[in-house]
Amino acid sequence: SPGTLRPIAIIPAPFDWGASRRGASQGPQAILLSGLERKLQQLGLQYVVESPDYLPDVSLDHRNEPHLRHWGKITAINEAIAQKTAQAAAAGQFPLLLGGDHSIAIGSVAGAAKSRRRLGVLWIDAHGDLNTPSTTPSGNIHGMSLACSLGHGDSRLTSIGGSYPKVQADRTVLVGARELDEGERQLIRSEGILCFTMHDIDRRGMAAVMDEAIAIVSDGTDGVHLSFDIDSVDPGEAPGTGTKVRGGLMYRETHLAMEMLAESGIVTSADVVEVNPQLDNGHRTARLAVELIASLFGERIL
Ligand code: EXY
Ligand code: MN
Ligand code: MN
Ligand code: MN
Repeated sequence: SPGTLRPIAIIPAPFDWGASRRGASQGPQAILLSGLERKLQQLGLQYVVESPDYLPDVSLDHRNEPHLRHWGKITAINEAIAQKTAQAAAAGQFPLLLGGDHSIAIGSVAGAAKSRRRLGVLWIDAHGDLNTPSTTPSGNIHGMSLACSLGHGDSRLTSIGGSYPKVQADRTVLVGARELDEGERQLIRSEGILCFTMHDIDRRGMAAVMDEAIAIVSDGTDGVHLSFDIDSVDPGEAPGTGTKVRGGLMYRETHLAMEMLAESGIVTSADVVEVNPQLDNGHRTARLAVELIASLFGERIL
């Protein structure tokens, strides 16, 4: 049954050790305070807001390496996220993860893949998040999460939620990319991952790109995970995020993508990540996140 008709489990993931700057840990609260529940109520949707208590206290975990920064905290947190996500999915709910930096998708994708072994992944992001410890320019694990889910990189990360690749390259599509590192380009080429860059969106239009993306991630899959990084949106609309890149998705383009996903009914779980209220202009970015979630869950203009 279409994922977007299930009761939604809102799962906060207030965590930011995967990024180079703090603040994304306050994303879930900012999104909730910006009216997410009211929106879902208006749409007549059933939902529960989970407590963040499912996350372990990692404040005393100092395991760290230069090319795998804060890996101790990240592995512990993501094991819990994987479990929580899998649990919600097994209960027939739609897991909606509120990040948090994008490293939390290591857990959410692993959790979603537990009940949907042929999971499609749609990764909407300015970045590829396809680095490994050997290609990362920063050591920040939020730049490695998609590589991890595909089974690439250090086994401490790829084994989170089970020692196997959670998703396959031919069921993975990127949309919105405009800042890729050389190692990421190589992985995209060698794995044959479909990547719609901003150039493609400019040339072909968002509707054509999303039509193709939706077709690929739903072809032969038993569920689709949307991992939505708010930095995919142009910084003019979404200033509240830690790794802004100019030339991003426009306001309507982003809504259109969410509306098309709602129409398709293919999405069975999602993350909304990298909302950083410390960098926001008021609550502009958190509010945008709420609006986009509403579009994803079927809010229509007419
Ligand atoms: N590619 C850069 C790195 O790996 O350090 C920047 C990654 C930023 C990741 C953002 C959240 O999507
Ligand atoms: Mn180095
Ligand atoms: Mn990202
Ligand atoms: Mn990003």
